[in-house]
Amino acid sequence: MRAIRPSAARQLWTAAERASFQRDGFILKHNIISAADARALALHYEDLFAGRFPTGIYPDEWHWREGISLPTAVREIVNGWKSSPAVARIALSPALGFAAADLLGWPSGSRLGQDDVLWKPAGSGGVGYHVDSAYISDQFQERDDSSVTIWIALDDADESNGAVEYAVGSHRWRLMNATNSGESATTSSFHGSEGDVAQPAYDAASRIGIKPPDVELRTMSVPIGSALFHSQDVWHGSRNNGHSTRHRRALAIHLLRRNVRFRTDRAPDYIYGRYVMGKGREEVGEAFFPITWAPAAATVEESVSDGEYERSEAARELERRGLIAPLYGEEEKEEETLVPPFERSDVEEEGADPAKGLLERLLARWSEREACE
Ligand SMILES: O=C(O)CCC(=O)C(=O)O
Repeated sequence: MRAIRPSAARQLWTAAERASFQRDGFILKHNIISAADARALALHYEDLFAGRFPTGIYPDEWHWREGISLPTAVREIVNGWKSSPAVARIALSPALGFAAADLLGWPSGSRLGQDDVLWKPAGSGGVGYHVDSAYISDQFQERDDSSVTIWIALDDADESNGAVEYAVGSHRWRLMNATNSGESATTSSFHGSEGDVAQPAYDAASRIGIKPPDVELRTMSVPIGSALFHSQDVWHGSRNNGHSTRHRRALAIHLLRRNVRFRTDRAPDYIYGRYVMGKGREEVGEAFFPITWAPAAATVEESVSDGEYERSEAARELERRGLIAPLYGEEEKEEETLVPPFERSDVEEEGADPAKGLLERLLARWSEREACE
């Protein structure tokens, strides 16, 4: 399996991309995973939402059930990495952990906050504008720049199937005293918003005297396998999937700065409070928030040297089974994607179902381990 060389990884972000992320609050990065892997994962969503979890472990949240939920509701599973190695290999990827730490300037490294398995079927509703910090970063200290989102397209996403859109530069509104926490930031509907999905962003803008015509909304077309990296404080959402046949599936990874601690100056909220290890405890548990990339013996400011980086035991296990490539490999080849694709020779035969090949392999490897234990 090919792996990213440190030199290639260090040149991941161009100066222009960094500047654009700082200015707009988001940046599109192409070819994060291969289109074949994206397609395979998208097809796997059928299994996940039907409750067929390869590891036998339930995800932390599972919104949408066949026969019970509205067909037009936006479907979401949170922390699918626990349930499926196909999700885990991307959510726990050291390459994505490095990419986030490098973009945000996190010398201590990164850990997984949560993943979001997202499925907007044809005809489904939208996602109300919100800021991720209201749900994630506000639970932690030090709060600022403590999380980032990597939203990976598993179908081509554009205006017609409800692509993600942003209020450009709105991550800076907070500094202008438009608090992101409070009602409008956390009451937006995630599972099929109707009406003007951007209203919460207009409300936040008006709190600092910015009028609706001066709020620039930008819809991002994202090709399959490519990803949006967005700031914890940028307002974003998506309109309904107005297409009659096209799905819009995505895997969003919310990464945390590795050295965050839980806030203790107020009661923890319901979702993240489940992972607090006792009243008043600050530490962030590795089992819930696995490290995805950190410099070895991460004393802050230490530079990265080849072959030395930390990752969770779960990621090591996925590496041992060939589901995640080590960040610093032997090979000199340039990477085309950030998360290296599987060797696909046996699934690219004519008529072969790429999803089946990938999933069969994932499950076979998972069972091999179980057989050894
Ligand atoms: O997929 C969407 O439409 C919204 C996703 C989102 O809000 C997020 O990943 O932070």
